[in-house]
Amino acid sequence: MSSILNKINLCIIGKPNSGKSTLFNCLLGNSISPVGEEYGLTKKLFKNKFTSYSHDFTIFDTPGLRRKSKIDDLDEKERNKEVIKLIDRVDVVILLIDSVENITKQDFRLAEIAITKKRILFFLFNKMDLIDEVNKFKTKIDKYLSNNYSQYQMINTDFISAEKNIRIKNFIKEIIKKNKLVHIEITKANLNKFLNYLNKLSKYPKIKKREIKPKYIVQLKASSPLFKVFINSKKKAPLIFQRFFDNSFRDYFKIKGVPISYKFISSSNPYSD
Ligand SMILES: Nc1nc2c(ncn2[C@@H]2O[C@H](COP(=O)(O)OP(=O)(O)OP(=O)(O)O)[C@@H](O)[C@H]2O)c(=O)[nH]1
Ligand SMILES: [Mg+2]
Repeated sequence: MSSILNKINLCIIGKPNSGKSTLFNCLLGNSISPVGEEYGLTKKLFKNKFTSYSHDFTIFDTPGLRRKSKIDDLDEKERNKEVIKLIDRVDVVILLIDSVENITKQDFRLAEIAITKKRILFFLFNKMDLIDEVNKFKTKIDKYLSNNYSQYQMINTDFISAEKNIRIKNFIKEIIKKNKLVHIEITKANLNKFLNYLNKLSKYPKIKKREIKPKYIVQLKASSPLFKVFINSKKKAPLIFQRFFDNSFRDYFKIKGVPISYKFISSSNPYSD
């Protein structure tokens, strides 16, 4: 993973035929990776570089992944492994989805891997030129994901046509924005303001009638945002509190679509303020 802000590594993953190689070529402005209707056309990794908005991008095109249960040959298993390993080497994972088809379990499985590895993740809907009512479609997708996907806060969505070169530049700008956000530094003063805001809001989740509250927050140095959060509980931070805290934190600081990690520290004297 590159730590320098203007160097960004990307990989395009997703089902066969979603248009990964078409997008790869479109970004490079060159037909390097073969494209076609045949499922599983791309059999090996393609890697290349391009520059856009003063950023140096390295991009990987990958073989389309099929569902695990459908895989019987060894080659395909190896390709799966290779793609999963590749996620370790990039900053941004582009999960490409054919807009004419539904999001699949396989897509969510790949998304989970990217999220666990703390990568910036895009659900990128391709072939938008085949969709009649674009705005309706976008609303439908956002609604579906926010209602049905617990990791909604961790992901970004965008809508393009790789073949017709629609909204590609815009997508690159989004990538750059999110990559900057990964290096966000929040001052102590602003972290304290957030604590005051939470206290005023007074909506802390209760465990056995007692509110679990954060007492103090510090940001730690790390390759993606990491915060130490001291709480007024002798026990490990309950999941319900962790969710509440993450949602509030992201809403307040307007951080969506990048990984954030918290180290919740239980206080030895939970009753003190
Ligand atoms: N209408 C439309 N067709 C597209 C678009 N992008 C790709 N296609 C078509 O979709 C088919 C598959 O494209 P590929 O780029 O080869 O797909 P892939 O994801 O690389 O496929 P595999 O290598 O098999 O995993 C081709 O026939 C492309 O012309 C798009 O934005 N709009
Ligand atoms: Mg391909």
